[in-house]
Amino acid sequence: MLAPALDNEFVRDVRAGLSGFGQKTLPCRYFYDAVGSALFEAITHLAEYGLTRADARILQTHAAEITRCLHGPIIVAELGSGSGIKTRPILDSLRHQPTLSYFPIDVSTTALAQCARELEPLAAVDPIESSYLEGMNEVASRRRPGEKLLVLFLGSTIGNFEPADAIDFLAALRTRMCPGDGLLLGTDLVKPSDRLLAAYDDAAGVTAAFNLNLLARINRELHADFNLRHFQHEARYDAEAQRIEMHLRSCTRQTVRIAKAELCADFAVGETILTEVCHKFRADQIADMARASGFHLERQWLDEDWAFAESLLTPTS
Ligand code: AVJ
Repeated sequence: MLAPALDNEFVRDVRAGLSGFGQKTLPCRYFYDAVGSALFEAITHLAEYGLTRADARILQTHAAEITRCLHGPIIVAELGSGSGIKTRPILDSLRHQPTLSYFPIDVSTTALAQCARELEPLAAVDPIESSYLEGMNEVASRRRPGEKLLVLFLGSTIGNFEPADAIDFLAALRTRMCPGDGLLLGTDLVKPSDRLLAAYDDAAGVTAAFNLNLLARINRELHADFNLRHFQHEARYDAEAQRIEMHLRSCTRQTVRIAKAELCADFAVGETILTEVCHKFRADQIADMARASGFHLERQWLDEDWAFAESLLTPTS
């Protein structure tokens, strides 16, 4: 029987990722504690990181066109809603409805609270603190007959999944949707590698702080003794796999003790921890991904300044 502390998901994931041979890893969802959420918010304002502004521009410009694609009273759910700032134009375009329900789904308590504050005037906000699919079960149980569901999955968070897992995830979403619903999927597109590397390794070091904060979080919550000065942020671009990788590189040979995980992790000089993969897409690949997961690509909007696509997928019956 595992000791109680070891029965905690965070502990289990840290143990699994930092013990054993081969590439050490840590799941990127643990970036988003209060400090991490604030650092991510700062990243979205960086000159080098154009992704969020491109996403927001498309929504700002095409919100009414997007929501007009669904017929009948609409309710809105959002996966990984974060601060909710980008969502305002979508809810605004539905203000003609007598009632409007909005379900932000996120793992971050602080982000959900901020989102509710941001969007409360525009809709009845019903925050759901859970994983995406559990949250969608909740939404499915609360929708009323005749309502159409618009699911927002913005900001290219789909890029954190390996390609096969992305299709599995979309297929699982599909089982929680009905004909006539819609999924608005934001995807960052392939662009010159120097632009991508700058976006994930900005000159001010905000992304480096966001990445290193993961070690600080493990120190805070799992009583570890990571010395952050002995690790360095590194962004890599694998053009063949069309993905950015974020790593933390060990600058020395060292052993880190993680008390709550009852683990000592050894690091060689130059050894890294892989903390995030961010896949990038070609616009034409979205239709294939949709088809493979039970959706039809209905419409697509592209941003001119920063290659980004917003795609409306509808469930095939
Ligand atoms: C929130 C996952 C979309 O992949 O660009 C930003 C997270 N990581 N800078 C992304 C992130 C480093 C972001 N997503």
